[in-house]
Amino acid sequence: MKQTELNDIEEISIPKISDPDGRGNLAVIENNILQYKIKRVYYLYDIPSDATRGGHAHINLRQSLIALSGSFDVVLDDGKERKTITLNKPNKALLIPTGIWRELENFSSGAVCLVLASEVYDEADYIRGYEDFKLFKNT
Ligand code: T46
Repeated sequence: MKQTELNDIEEISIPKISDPDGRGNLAVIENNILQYKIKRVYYLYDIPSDATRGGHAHINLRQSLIALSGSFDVVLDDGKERKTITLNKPNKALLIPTGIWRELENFSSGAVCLVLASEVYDEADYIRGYEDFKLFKNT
C-alpha cells in the first residue's frame, strides 16, 4: 500500500451554482470529483465547542469532509508532520486519503460536518491508538 503523506490531502472546490435571481447557492457533487464512489454519508452536529472528534486513522477508507454550516479545524498527521486546516465553506471538500491521522476540534456553534466516505462502516478499518498509527506508518 502507498505510504500517504500530508501532500496527498486535497482541498476540492465543489462546483457552485449561484442563483441569478438572488435565491442563493446550490453546490453539486458529481462526475467523480471526489475520485471515489460514495458508499456512506454521515454527519456530525450539535458538537460542543470543547469536544474533539476523530483521533484515529483509516487503513482503506478515504473520505471527504465538508463544513456544511459553521466552522471547525481538522488536524492532519502523516506520522512525520502535522498541519491544521480550517473548514468553513460549504463548497470546499477536504479529501483525506488512507493512512492519515485526523482530529477535529474548535467547532463553532451550529457547525455541521458532512462526511462522504468511500466504504461502509467497518471498525476493523480504524487505527485508534496513536502509537499503533506510528507503527503502521513505520515512523
Ligand atoms: C472520521 C470522523 C470525521 C457507526 O456506527 N457508524 C458510522 O458510520 C460511524 C462513522 C460511526 N459509528 C459508531 C462508532 C462509534 O460507536 O459511532 C460511534 C462514534 O464513532 P467515532 O468515535 O468513530 O466518531 P468520530 O466523530 O470520532 O469519527 C468519525 C468517523 O468514525 C471517522 O472515520 O474520520 O468522524
